[in-house]
Amino acid sequence: MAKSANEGIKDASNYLRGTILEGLANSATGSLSKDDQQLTKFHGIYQQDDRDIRKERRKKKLEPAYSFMIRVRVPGGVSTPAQWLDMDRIAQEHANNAIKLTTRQAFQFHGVIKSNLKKTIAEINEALFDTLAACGDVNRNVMCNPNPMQSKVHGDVLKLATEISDHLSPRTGAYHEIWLDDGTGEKVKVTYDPPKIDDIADPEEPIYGKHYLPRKFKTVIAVPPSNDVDIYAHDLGYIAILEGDDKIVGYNVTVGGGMGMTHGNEDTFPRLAEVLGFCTPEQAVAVGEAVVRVQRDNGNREVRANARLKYTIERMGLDAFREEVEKLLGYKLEKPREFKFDDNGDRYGWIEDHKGNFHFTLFVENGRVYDTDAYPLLTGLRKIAEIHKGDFRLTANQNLIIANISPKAKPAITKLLEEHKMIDAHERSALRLNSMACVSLPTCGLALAESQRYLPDLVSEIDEIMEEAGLRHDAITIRMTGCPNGCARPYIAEIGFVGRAPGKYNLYLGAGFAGDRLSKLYAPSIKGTDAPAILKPIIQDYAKNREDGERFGDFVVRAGYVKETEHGRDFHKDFVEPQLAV
Ligand code: SRM
Ligand code: SF4
Repeated sequence: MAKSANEGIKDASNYLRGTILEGLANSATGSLSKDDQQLTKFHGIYQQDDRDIRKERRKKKLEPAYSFMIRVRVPGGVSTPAQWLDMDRIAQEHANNAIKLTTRQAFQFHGVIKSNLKKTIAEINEALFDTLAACGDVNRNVMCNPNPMQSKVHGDVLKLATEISDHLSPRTGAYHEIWLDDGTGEKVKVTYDPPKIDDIADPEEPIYGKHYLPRKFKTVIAVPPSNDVDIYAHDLGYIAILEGDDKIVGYNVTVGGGMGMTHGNEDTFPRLAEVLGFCTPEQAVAVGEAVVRVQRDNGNREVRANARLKYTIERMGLDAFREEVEKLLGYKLEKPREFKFDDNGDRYGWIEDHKGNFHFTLFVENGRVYDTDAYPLLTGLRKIAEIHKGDFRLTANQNLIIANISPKAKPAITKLLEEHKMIDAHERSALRLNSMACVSLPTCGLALAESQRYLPDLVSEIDEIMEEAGLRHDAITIRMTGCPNGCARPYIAEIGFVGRAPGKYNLYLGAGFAGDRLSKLYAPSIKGTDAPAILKPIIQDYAKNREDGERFGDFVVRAGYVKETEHGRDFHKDFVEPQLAV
């Protein structure tokens, strides 16, 4: 079978250069060429257009209202107050007055027009962030548990996240040449470079080679008992194994997770990662590189829909995959160690750590930081950043931790939280606090239905049912995406809505509360407006008949609403058409 079109684009791109520079210079259009649009993804940049006004512009014979989304790579989601202020200024000067906190601990800007792209990227780099490899067929932003309570452990996992991110960054000089105008074509500098597994003779890209990976690749680090990074949804994961409170003795390495699928194509499915083995902290980066290389050489380069690591492992089998990894490493991984996850959510509000410092986790609905008259969130966080001496941490649930506030600084920060109405953001219903929606319309080119503009209202309606059933304080994870790509990880939410068409969603139920079991289709293509009525009897049944401590996702499986999904490859099996009242 022929290689996919993207493979040809990478091949001809001269290590991700393409004709991006020429495209930027062309002022006759707000867009870039089709091939360059694929290449800019590796530089953290997506071309989009405002879908709310697409039709109107077509009628007027105008080209779509093109602009660009820029994703900033933030390893471990940690930002200094100075960097926050830079992001805030960039949002106001070059984007749409909003900072978007993503489901992978990154910042995004929307609405940057072509003529402002270079300036914006340069300013992001001046802020000591970059956008290289925030997207594209490479290892992306490396996430880690943001928990400020265990400061030593957090320091260790953040260091590992940064080392992996750095080590697996593409080395091409294209990024500097195109965006930073330094004229040197300087290669991306790496500060951490352990001995390489020397199997590829490509000085420009020693790990990836000129064809990079077959598909995107995502890495995370979790610290049990919190699975707040949703480790099972990612290609490569590290589960920290602790001795005592703060000594990491090593990591269980996980591989083969992913959410994306295509409606109507059962060869595509969400899949949970599996544990490959255990490695020491010193081995962790090399193990990551070996996993990347095995995927590079064995991933499907013909069918992009089946190119993620999860399908490579399905095809090869976990044991054969492990053998290839161990061959590259030259040693065997140890047997996995015991661990347990309790949940995949964030802990909101104030916490005090053992050193007496304070941390405030702020609920940011769907990660959207912007001002309204009623809720001046962007301004409030700017004011806090102006006086904050600790750091900010983006969580994988699109929330924000204002971390490391000294007892002396707490009153001033508290005052700002109060003045800008953030102090009680976490006093909302447990359902809302455990809700998450992807961006979707109007910017996402792949959206089939609304998501972040719709879920808040839907949660309000479902909240009425929860309230009546006495469940206001019962946490149930609920997530929505505008298409089956799964950017808000809906298939590991206890209630998941996945867009099919305008106003229509597949409803999935039965995932594990700790993000450790996939859901199952309960009702296909329902109207969003019918969802409360469909869920009402199930929620009432749960309130009445649940066992002590039983989670909603477990209950719907036990009560027979959906069959348990034991493995990703069975995700589409055992769907039983429900008798719906609507
Ligand atoms: Fe995503 C594509 C937004 C996390 C699976 N995702 C997109 C694009 C870039 C659409 C596109 O290709 O044109 C979306 C841009 C929308 C916009 O206007 O901003 C988009 N994805 C997002 C974000 C911003 C959602 C959010 O609301 O936070 C998240 C950015 C994360 C980051 O900082 O890097 C985001 N995307 C995810 C996740 C969650 C995760 O990784 O934990 C997933 C599921 C996990 C996985 O990768 O399997 C995810 N996005 C996808 C896919 C499906 C991939 C697949 O294997 O099939 C696509 C489509 C694609 O790659 O072709 C996609
Ligand atoms: Fe866009 Fe689909 Fe991702 Fe939502 S899930 S941001 S609609 S690609």
